[in-house]
Amino acid sequence: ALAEAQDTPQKEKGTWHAGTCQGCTSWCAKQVYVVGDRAVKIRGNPHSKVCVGASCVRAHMALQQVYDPDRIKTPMKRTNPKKGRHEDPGFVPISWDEALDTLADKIMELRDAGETHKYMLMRGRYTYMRDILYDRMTKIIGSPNNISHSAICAEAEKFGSYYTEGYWSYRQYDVTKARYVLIWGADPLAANRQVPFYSSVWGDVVDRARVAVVEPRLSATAGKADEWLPIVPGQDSALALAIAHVILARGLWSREFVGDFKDGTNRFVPGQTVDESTFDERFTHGVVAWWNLEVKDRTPAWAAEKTGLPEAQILRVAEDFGKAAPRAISWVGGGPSMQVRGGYGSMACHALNGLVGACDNEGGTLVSNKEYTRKFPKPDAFMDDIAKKGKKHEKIDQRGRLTFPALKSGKPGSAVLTNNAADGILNEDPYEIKVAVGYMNNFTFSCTQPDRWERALAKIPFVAHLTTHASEFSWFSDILLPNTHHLFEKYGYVKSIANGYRHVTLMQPVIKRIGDYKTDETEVPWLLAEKLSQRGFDNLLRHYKEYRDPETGKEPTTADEFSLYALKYATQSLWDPAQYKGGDRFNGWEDFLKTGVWNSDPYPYRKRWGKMKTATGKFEFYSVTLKKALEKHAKKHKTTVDEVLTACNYEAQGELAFIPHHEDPFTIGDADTYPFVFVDHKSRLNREGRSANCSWYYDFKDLDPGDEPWQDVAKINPADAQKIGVKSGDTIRITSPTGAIECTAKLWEGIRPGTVAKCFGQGHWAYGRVAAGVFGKTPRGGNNNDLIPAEYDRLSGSTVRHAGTRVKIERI
Ligand code: MGD
Ligand code: MGD
Ligand code: SF4
Ligand code: MO
Repeated sequence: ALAEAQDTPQKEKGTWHAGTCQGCTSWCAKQVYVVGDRAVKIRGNPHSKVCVGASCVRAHMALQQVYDPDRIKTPMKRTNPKKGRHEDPGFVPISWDEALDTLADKIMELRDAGETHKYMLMRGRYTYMRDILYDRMTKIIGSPNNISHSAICAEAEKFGSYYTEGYWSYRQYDVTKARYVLIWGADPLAANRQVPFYSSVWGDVVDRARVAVVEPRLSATAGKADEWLPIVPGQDSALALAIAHVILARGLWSREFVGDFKDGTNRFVPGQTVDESTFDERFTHGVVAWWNLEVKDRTPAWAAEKTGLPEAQILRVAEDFGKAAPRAISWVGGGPSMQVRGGYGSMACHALNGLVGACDNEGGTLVSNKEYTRKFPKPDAFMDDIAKKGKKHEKIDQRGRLTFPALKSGKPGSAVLTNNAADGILNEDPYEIKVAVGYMNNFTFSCTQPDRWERALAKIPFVAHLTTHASEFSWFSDILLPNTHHLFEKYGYVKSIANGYRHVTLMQPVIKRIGDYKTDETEVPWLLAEKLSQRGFDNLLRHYKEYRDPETGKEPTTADEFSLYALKYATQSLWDPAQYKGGDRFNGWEDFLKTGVWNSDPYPYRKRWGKMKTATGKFEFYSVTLKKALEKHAKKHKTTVDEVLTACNYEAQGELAFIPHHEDPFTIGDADTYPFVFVDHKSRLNREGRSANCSWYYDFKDLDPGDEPWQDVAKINPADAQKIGVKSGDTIRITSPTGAIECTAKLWEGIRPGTVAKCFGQGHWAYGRVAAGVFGKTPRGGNNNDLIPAEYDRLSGSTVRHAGTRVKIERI
């Protein structure tokens, strides 16, 4: 049959169409090969200067997602009123009309009762069309409760760069010009961001630069690095401070960026304080204060004890890193950040970029280039009195309370506390939630202690889920609305950065929809707005009619027109020659749509030196910005910063609160009962939480160092395994103070003794026939989140997944 197939000439030639992959937050510009009306192949879009035409392994799995026979093809409603993990929802197909009529009725009940704050919108993965559904719709209905997934993602990582250099976002790394790349808890060849770009240049990077990876496990990147530093989980700040200590003590800091002693004599002598007046600081703030308060005592010998790493290795890495200045990158991932005290870990690791002058510099860490997309029309004029009153209520995630400072961008109570919303709902604190909509999210799987979400969703009287699959979240929903797949079936756009550029890349429908799918962020809200309008509440529909086609000036009249016009509206300055502002040039909409991606101008190095968005305008080793934010929060609660930090599980008191400093990890579980620290990491094949029903995910699972095809393994160091009598292939139970899972043991040297590592991704009991052991009943493998306690880095609001859990292992 194979020979016959190969001999058969291809009947129909296909065409390549531009699109965008959202398998992970790299947000790559792709091209899809379409034959007839089917997608058959995916490759990198060569027009993107961010992706440079490259691809990653998991891009191809999008094909298995879009043609997955287990996709929900029509709207469904629940027939079993009882909600619980062991209650079959009894979903039956219904029409879009019936589904949206039901949802519109529920929203109108809240409006009629003046309790619109009891409406809640939960957002998982998104495109930049998000504000239509997430922001505008929630506000115009009248609720403060738009809850994004950001705090289970990577907010603590942004905390570090914000409270040093005033930048709340991901950085790009100028690796092709770097001479040292020091990576903390990120695996850029397999995960983190811009995998296609970094993997495609990595061969040159390892030729030109030294690469060091700080990770408790031998990741794909660590396996190809010059140095692997298998750190004791949660001791990243100790290592970072020791590196800072060596850089200052040996005079390796950047004179150009940081400045120098007035007489040129290095007074950074270990253990001794320095007179601030002897130093002339340039584009940074507080280097001497930082030394005096913290760094002077953080010697490599001290760090060796904390981190479990050899003193000689710490010294070597610190010296080599410092000698490479300013082309020395400190790359901060989720590992050192998404921990209970991770806000400070993230600051400590990022501060190294300031010391060596890598910040905003060639061969260093860069921020985002300028782009010129436009925000959607403002909602204010469409918010009536009910809406304005509703929006004033406290948010369901309790952000801003004493124990949840959630200090995004300098403002107390401004960051989301995704995972804590479950407790808000369960305890009706500050009030009950009656109607909830979730889209492209699966908090009953992706959040730690997901059983809280199961109970929270079961408690909400009406839940609608916009999804492609019947996930664990869907299981507790009343209505399921089938969504388009992002890469092939909808309009949208996203932005991302790498290689000194930013791109804006488009999604567009390029294949025939096999099911009755609609797009979460555009078509569904439009159709719902029509339903609300039929019920006498037309504010939302009138608002959406403002999203006019920039070419014809026409207002949208259908969901299809709305999604297209909204996209053209947002991106007009990129494709309309009359509005050109910079970057690539296009001859109009069709030209842009065909190419699919706009590239910014190249990166303007060193333009931010002295103009950073911090309180001092400088790179802050002593964060005046954080001091102001913490003092504001303390004042609001009529208490002191010291009390705030204690209430939030940090060790720091006094001035330490405002500088990158060492904190011991905060880990749940006592070492006698739970001898191992649990190490969670992403699979190279995870498309976030969305590839679990793809068979290729299991076929190629051994792409993850130490993993096995079609198994969910916990990687245990052979020395540890011998002590507890476990062999490779044994079925084991892993138990933490908050839960237990079953999986397979794998003896592997690539893991620090005393820790056990496992990929996040398996353990689904719903989602589809491949993902689950038995759909709706038993999981395939174990969900790491069943083990990890719902803890927070409270300064950023982030959910903790690293260094926070101790476990025990038993053979069963
Ligand atoms: P996903 O789990 O990716 O998103 O977690 P979430 O934001 O909850 O699931 C998205 C859901 O969207 C799917 O379950 C499915 O129902 C639906 N879906 C799938 N494809 C599509 C589509 O194309 N369109 C639409 N509309 N819906 C779709 C992600 C979150 O998980 C993140 S960002 C991170 S970084 C965390 N990673 C992580 C980890 O590394 N370890 C542990 N233990 N937990 C983690 N949780 C976090
Ligand atoms: P994490 O997933 O938190 O963050 O990607 P990352 O920034 O890479 O992984 C952190 C790493 O820290 C792991 O390799 C883990 O082994 C290590 N680690 C664990 N404990 C410690 C510790 O105590 N110290 C240190 N130094 N390291 C530790 C996040 C990013 O990845 C995000 S937010 C998303 S949404 C994307 N998701 C995604 C995906 O699902 N799959 C793949 N393949 N890539 C992805 N890229 C994106
Ligand atoms: Fe890019 Fe991530 Fe998609 Fe791979 S999975 S192509 S890295 S967005
Ligand atoms: Mo994420």
